[in-house]
Amino acid sequence: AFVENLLKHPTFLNNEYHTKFIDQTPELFDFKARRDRATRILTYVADITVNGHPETAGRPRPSVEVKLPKAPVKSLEQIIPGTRQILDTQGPRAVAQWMKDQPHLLITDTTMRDGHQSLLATRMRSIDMVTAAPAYAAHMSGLFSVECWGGATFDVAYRFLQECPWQRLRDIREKMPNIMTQMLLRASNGVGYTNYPDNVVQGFVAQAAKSGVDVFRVFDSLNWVENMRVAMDAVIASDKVCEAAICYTGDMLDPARSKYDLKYYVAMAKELEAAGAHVLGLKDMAGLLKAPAATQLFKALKEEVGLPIHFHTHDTSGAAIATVLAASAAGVDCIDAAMDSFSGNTSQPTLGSVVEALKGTDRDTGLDIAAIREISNYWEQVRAHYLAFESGLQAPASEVYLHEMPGGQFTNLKAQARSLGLEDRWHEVAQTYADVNQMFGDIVKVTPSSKVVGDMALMMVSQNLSRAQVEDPGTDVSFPDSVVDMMKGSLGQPPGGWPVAIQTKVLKGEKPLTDRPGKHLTPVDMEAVRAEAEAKVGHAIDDEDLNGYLMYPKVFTDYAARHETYGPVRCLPTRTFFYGMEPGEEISAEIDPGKTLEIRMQAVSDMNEDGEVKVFFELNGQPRTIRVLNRL
Ligand code: BTN
Ligand code: 3PY
Ligand code: ZN
Repeated sequence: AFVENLLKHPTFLNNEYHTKFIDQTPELFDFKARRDRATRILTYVADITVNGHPETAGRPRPSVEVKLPKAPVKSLEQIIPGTRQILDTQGPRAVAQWMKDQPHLLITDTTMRDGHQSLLATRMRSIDMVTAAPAYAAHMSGLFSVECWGGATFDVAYRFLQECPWQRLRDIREKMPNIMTQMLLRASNGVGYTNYPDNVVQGFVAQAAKSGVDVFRVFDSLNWVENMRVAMDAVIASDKVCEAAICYTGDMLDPARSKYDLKYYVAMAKELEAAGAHVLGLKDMAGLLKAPAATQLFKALKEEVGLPIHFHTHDTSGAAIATVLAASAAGVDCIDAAMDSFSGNTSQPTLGSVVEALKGTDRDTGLDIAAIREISNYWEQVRAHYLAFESGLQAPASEVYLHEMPGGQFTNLKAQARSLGLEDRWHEVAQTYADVNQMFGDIVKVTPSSKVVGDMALMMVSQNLSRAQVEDPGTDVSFPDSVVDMMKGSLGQPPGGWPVAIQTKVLKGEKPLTDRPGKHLTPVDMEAVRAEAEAKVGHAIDDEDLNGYLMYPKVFTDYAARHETYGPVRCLPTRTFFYGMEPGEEISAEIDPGKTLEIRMQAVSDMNEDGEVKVFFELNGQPRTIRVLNRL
């Protein structure tokens, strides 16, 4: 065991060992036998069965009637060519031309990314997505793309779902080889909440392209094109589709909000076109674009810009389908929608209803409505397993036009307000969020700038501070770190810059950055960071892991440590993952293609005097006993 530990140690592998290495490296003497994967998975199931999952504690529990979701159809014998084949054989410019050539409205299905990000706090597990992928390949080959990666899903996969986001991507890609996959990339913020060094952003994009992303929707949380170029150039260099997005905010037809008028959007679109975008995205992350404004905006963009246009919105107001139909009539090329059972409210408009609405018109999507219903029924069964993460939002509301919160933030902020004891003051939080936006100069609010506005609003409501008090130079205010950081220029510059008075008060005389934050960040020495990460997790890591570590060092190492203990828990059914098993229950878990564990839980013993419980299983017919500490 000693020799094995030594030979696998990263310091040894990197030829960095010296004579004191053996004396100073206690883990070389850690002879605990490495348990096999099946034992680790049983340990996880036993632990959750006894102690529950921390994420679902105290939350509503799906009833026993909720059955394992049944996959809509079997795999394809033969691939039906789709957008992926256009990209692979002809490249991203040809995809853009193809989009413009189609008379019908193209659709991106967002269920696997924004749909569950906006409705279920991003908690959908890979197994539920990968199970659906063959049905998409077989029946939805007419889709423009399937958004299934990026945004908050990357962080949540490691942090809360104990699974590797890269593996998710590779698995979906493999089971759905004919439709382009799409991701949401926060430009210089990667899939994180702050600007990263340029070479980290470039490396991340290159790895995502290699692991299976076809379309990159790139946006900047302050609409600062300068801060989008590094990410855009990296996408273009990888030969994938660069969809550069304008974030829509305010109300284009309200003369009192003239900062974001038609001229502003057309000018930004031209900047993105000049920067080399293949597709222009219009990202309405809060669902603020109203139908009459959409008619004007998309007509103008189609006239002034040569790129195909892809429209993304949220149905928080309940009026999104009207906007989608107006956008379609104005000639938009592609729109985002979520499968029916994952649509509406803070999510995207309803895919099946868009298809039905356009049937028989010159923009008929050509998608198969029976297949859509069948796939939506599958998602409905999936959704029932995530009851613990439902927000309880009862109805759409026009209040979104007041607060302008992004769909992905709304339910999160509400949960944060609840945890601070502010639930009954929610409408005050909403009003304060709007006040903070005005105080910050009326900015685009989307991850991460939306988080900063949310932090400030929660702080003000919990401390009973008004905007006037915050702005008063004579009143002492201790601003959240995220606000100080943003006012320093760490997220970049909003149009027109930051309001000087509030910036001066927040920074207390410190000089802010006015140019690109990435210019000031030292490039990361990739191999040095890899060695650092390997030393922390105790084994070699590949490029995907390295990119995970670069985005989220602690989240990644925590994930890796749990992986050592619990093994590949991603292969467990969702109910088992969150609730463990009942005596007499049987499940299968495919740990490798074709290698399946048949797990039957027999019984749980009483607790002994050391607080331990025995959980009795049958694993592929053989009895296995796992002891776990009762931590409750
Ligand atoms: C955590 O570590 O608390 C969050 C993720 C859950 C991972 C597993 S669940 C079983 C075990 N019990 C815990 O509290 N964490 C781990
Ligand atoms: C994200 O960045 O995660 C978003 O969904 C922004 O809308
Ligand atoms: Zn969105």
